[in-house]
Amino acid sequence: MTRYFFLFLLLLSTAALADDGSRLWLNYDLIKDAKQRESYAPFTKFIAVSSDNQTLKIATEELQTGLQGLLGKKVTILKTATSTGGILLNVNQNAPSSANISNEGYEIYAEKGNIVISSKSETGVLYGAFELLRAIQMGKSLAKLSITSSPKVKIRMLNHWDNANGTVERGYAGSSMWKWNELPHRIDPRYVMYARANASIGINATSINNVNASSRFLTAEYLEKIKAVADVLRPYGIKVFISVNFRSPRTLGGLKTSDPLDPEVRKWWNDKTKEIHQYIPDFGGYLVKANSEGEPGPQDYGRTHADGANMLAEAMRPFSGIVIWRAFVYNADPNGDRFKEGYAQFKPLDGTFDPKVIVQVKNGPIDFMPREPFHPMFGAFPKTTLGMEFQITQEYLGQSTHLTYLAPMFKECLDTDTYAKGQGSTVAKVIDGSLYNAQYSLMAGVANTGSDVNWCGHPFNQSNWYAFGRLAWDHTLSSEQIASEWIRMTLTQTKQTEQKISDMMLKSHPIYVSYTYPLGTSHMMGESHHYGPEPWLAKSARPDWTSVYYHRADSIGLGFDRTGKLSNALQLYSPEVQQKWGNPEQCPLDYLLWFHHVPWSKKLSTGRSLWDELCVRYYDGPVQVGNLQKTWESLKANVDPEIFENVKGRLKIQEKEALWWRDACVLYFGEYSKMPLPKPLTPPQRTLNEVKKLVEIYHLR
Ligand code: GCW
Repeated sequence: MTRYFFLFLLLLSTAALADDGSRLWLNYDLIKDAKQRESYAPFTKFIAVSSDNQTLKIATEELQTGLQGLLGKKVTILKTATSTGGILLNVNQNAPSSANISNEGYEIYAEKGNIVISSKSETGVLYGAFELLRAIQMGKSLAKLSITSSPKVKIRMLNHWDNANGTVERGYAGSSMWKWNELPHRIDPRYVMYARANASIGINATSINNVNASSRFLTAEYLEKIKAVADVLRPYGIKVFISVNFRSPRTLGGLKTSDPLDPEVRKWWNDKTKEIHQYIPDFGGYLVKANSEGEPGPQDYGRTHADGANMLAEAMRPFSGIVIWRAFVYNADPNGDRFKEGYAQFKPLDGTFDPKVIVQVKNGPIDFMPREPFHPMFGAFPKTTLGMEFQITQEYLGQSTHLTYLAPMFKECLDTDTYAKGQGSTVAKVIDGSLYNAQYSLMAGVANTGSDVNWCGHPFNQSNWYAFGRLAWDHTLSSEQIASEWIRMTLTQTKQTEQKISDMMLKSHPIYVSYTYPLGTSHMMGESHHYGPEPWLAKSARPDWTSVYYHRADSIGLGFDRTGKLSNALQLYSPEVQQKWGNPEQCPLDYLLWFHHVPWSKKLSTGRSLWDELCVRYYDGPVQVGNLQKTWESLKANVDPEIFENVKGRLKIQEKEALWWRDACVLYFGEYSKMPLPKPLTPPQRTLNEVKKLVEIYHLR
């Protein structure tokens, strides 16, 4: 009997230890430090909420669940406070400093022995509840707590590239989390977890289907399903958007055309928009990829992007929703420069978009490369609301096998000065609407969620979802702070372990760039799957889908001259930016080959020639991955064993693949530079042909 009892205890303890990652950063594990737990006792005697509102109920229950986990005690929920020492949830139009906070903002403060969470809206209180739980997990004292927070960007959105058949375009975490075949009858409990996770970081919008959109999502059958999802997400403050196929009036409506100036087409969209609102009264709006990579659009009928977007905006006029129109467009022009395409097509349209239209622009001009200069559209469209599109899913950033923490990359873009209205006109100020006083503001992130038990594939990929949400709420937060929060809430409560993991995360993006795209190179990945290196790719359906189009390696040097000779793309930026990047002697090395064709033997600011510097970086990358492995190994006893093994295995793959990138690029570019590796680097153990075969094997898979 006793033996079985011990076995039972053992099983129980291992079960408690193993963390499959499914709880994301909301694991609410018991705070181990008893003193710290006790310090929260005087303020957690009860939770008081007077209303039956569903969002407030969710906030209350989240606090109760969170405190139960963190403090190990059940906190009672009261209608009104009967004594002091509790958490009071207030929806209050006249909160103390309410003038400074928006509808979704909140205040949390200690008052008369209670902790008050106050907001003008129920959703604001929910955000405040999550903030309080975060404060406790970060070890903050509650006695003098005083937090005021308001989102800087109004629409903080995930874009899912999920298809009706359950696949996810550029998804690396299993299949789609939306079970279209089960909806609307069965609500997967993961939808609720998804809603909680998003609300905890302030995400308030989601487009549920791929921008390469199927018209099917506009059928009555699918609207029923989407309504069921919207009903789950609504009390968490999340609005649902649908990606639409521009040809829907033809494919779905049986019309002869989808010309946006055709009255019947306009009527079809008006009617469809009304119909959607019968299912989803607070429908967020449409997201549109048009005339891009083969998708239909207004240009098919000789019309402009503005004609298309404004037609949808007109349909949306009676409602609160908006139209998000993507600027990711580029024509296959062998003599052109893809860098300039979005700008060229949209610039003449500045000032012609309906106020309900937001033009959503990728952070860089090409396509989510590991490091891109900011998109020149930011800062050049004073009369158009521009939204940001980041990619959280790591299409070009190691997918699910490389540890790459993206907050520093997001921030690099947001913090860059466009000089549009003089110094200080950062990209962040363009997209938060403050630079041009925009009515709407938008930050969207292409989601990395999937059916994997831990949602995101690589355990550390969760941190990029987290970081995106936190930055959409407040782009002034530092990458360090966001990392520290995520680590504390997800992996460890120990300061020393936290610091080591934070160090790994903060170094990870530069490390990834160093063995894939050093010195401002770009777009040299394997064709179509975008995994692994393929710098020799010279033929594809379009020239701008090859690698040679981008790196321009020849016997003289490497890089794309965008300062005038080959392309004048640099001129799309303000004079101050042109000055910063236009001179190869002064251009920051991280952007050098984006703008200049630099001779192999040219001495750089590091004192090394371009070739030597390139090699040093390609070689340093895998060494640094080795260091990540060592640090992780040293944490074996300090993190959950399941997560430990999972990350350890993926770091091993990362090391192998970093060497793959290194060897591919050094051997391939060596054929152009014809220079030896700088000492003490030793040549790769394999030939270029052998490395090329690795890619073929990948293709065969
Ligand atoms: O990066 C490219 C991707 C496509 C994607 C496209 C886009 C949804 O390779 O898979 O399509 O961008 O952003 O539209």
